[in-house]
Amino acid sequence: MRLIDLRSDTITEPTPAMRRAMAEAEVGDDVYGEDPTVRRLEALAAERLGKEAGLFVTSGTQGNLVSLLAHCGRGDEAIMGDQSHTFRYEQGGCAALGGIMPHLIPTHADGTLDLADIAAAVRGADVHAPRTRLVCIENTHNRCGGVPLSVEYTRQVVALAHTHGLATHIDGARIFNAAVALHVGAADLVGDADSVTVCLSKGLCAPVGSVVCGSRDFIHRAHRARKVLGGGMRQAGIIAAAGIVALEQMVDRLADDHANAEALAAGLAQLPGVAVEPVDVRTNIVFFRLNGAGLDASAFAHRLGERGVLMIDLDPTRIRAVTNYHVTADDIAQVLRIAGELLA
Ligand code: TLP
Repeated sequence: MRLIDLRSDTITEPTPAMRRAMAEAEVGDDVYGEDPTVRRLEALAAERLGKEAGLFVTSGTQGNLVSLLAHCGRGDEAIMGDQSHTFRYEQGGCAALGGIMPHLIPTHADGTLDLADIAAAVRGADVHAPRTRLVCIENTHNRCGGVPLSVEYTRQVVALAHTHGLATHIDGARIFNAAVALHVGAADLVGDADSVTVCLSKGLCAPVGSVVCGSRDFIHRAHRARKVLGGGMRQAGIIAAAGIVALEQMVDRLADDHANAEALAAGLAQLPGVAVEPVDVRTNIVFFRLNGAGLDASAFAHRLGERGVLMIDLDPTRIRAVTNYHVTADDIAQVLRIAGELLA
């Protein structure tokens, strides 16, 4: 049975062009800054994101962590959403390893943080309070159904943060999905944010790696943070080569994943007892609930799995499906047929 794997876009495998580039990559010791392929990737990512410099890191989690460590010292606060990946899925790394306190504010269903909530979370000069250093946002927002944050909203957050002397970090694990969905350039979407993490190993299909981008000074600090986390890689050009192919060849086709996700959401919404949230699926993530279908999320995901369709029950009540390079429009039709049979 061929599996249709919708658990995540992290399951994507390198394309033939990536494997060729990996085999032929020129390499060197990147801890000495001597890997030409890593340097090319970092420069390319920085250019695509409109920043001075980039740093190749092992994962999105490491990218976010080195960014937080570069922006904040021990005891400092980083304002972030209660539904953010940095808060929910990174083992509290910023607190565990950096002594950084997450200051949580509510995440709206559209993935935004209220500007008034951000402003209210900024601490004053009172000696009792920790120092606020950073505001983090996520684009696209994973737990809010892959919703893209707009250029205008990001600009407002960055302007507000800068007014208060704070830095801004974008967890842009799927920023290219956002850019494609909104028909804007990724650099425009990032704007004047001080740092951004972008993942190569999700919808863009590279086997490993993310890039953090920002000013030269920020990247210098991020580089030190990566080293202390054990993230100084040696002949990493082997994997960076796939990242270059990801940025050059795999961005525009994300629109196919988005069309498949929209078709999946529309089809699921027709099934009895299924509520897709949000109804308006813009990128490659679909969340849905089962209302009164007599099955909880984990039982339904299990039943789908028995029929060769893999999805994740991220919450007891919510199932997530993420379209990706290996999932075709025919696969989506097949998934809808199977889901329909299970819910009939
Ligand atoms: N997210 C994974 C899981 O951790 C939930 C997934 O399958 O979606 N930021 C965002 C917004 C992410 O969604 C992820 C991965 C990361 C950061 C971390 O990236 P990796 O897995 O490369 O550390």
